[in-house]
Amino acid sequence: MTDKRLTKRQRIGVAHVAAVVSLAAAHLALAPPSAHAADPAGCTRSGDRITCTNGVPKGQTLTGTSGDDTIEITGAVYGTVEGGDGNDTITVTGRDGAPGAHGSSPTQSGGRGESALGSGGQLLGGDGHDIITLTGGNGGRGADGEYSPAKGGHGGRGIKGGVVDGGRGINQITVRGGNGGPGGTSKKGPAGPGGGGPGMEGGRVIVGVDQHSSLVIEGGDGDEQLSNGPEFHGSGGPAVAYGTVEGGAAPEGVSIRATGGDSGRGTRGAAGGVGLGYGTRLIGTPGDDEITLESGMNRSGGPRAAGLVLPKSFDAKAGNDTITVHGSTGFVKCGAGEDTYNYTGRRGFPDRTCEHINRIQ
Ligand SMILES: [Ca+2]
Ligand SMILES: [Ca+2]
Repeated sequence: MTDKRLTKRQRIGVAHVAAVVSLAAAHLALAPPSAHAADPAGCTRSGDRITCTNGVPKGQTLTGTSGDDTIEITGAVYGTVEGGDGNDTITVTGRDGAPGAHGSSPTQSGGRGESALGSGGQLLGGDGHDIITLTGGNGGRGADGEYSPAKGGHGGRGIKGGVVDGGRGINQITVRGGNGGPGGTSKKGPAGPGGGGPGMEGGRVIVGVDQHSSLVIEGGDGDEQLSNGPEFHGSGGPAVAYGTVEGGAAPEGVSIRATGGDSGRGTRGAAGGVGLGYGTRLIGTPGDDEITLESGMNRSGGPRAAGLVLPKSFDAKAGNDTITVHGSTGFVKCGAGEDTYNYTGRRGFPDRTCEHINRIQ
């Protein structure tokens, strides 16, 4: 047990291992082994069912049982959530942005949706087959005004900094940005709607350690409302604006799908969100990875954005990897093994380690 836990934690850093060990020692001295540390305010538990209504603040930890937990958290996680052993289902949902107050001057825009995992937060699946879902809050509605209504708020981020680590087992990790909020209305028509939030903006996701796990990451959708105004913000959020997506050590590889959010339907400046943005690092596993990148739909009729835009680094590592990109302007390293690179639209720059390059339809 101890060995397994240490092995699992090594990738998060020696400091964290030390903190966990000393916490465990202190805990043993103070409480019977079956007890858990005090839960954050707003959390209630009944057996392996834990519900939190006010997120998990910085410096606090919510720990599941050794069984199959169902953990549902509303509000951002800035602290630590540990599923522990067992097949855990962990769901974190950011709260929606506040609507703009009507009658205010100047009219007030809708607030941005809250992130699900905030900077410094940690979500650790632990051993077992975990289902982890993080969703940013939706943007708030803009205030109405006689002639100058206010814009809708943007969707929140699924991850804004922080670490998600599925741990051992077959993990299914889903990360999604919140949707944009509608604009307020006026005699001249509605104001611009909010854009979808990024699935991820900073931080790190480690998908799997030992078995074939999967990550689906999506940008939020721009609000569908049509706008008369010159400012149109109903664009789709990127799946990953920037940050690190790591397959992990899994010898059997991982599946990763990144899809940008869909845009609103207006005519100005709205586009589907990109898959992986320019500040992204993607690192494959030593096994056979399946990686698919695409933008969201452009519902205003314009061209679709790229699935991959100039990532900081993209290395699928060893294994026979299959990479499918719907539009790319980025460099891709397929790594050792017999790799396949499929693309539609712009080909991008797969390097010499990509043995099979196919234009698909
Ligand atoms: Ca558990
Ligand atoms: Ca796990």
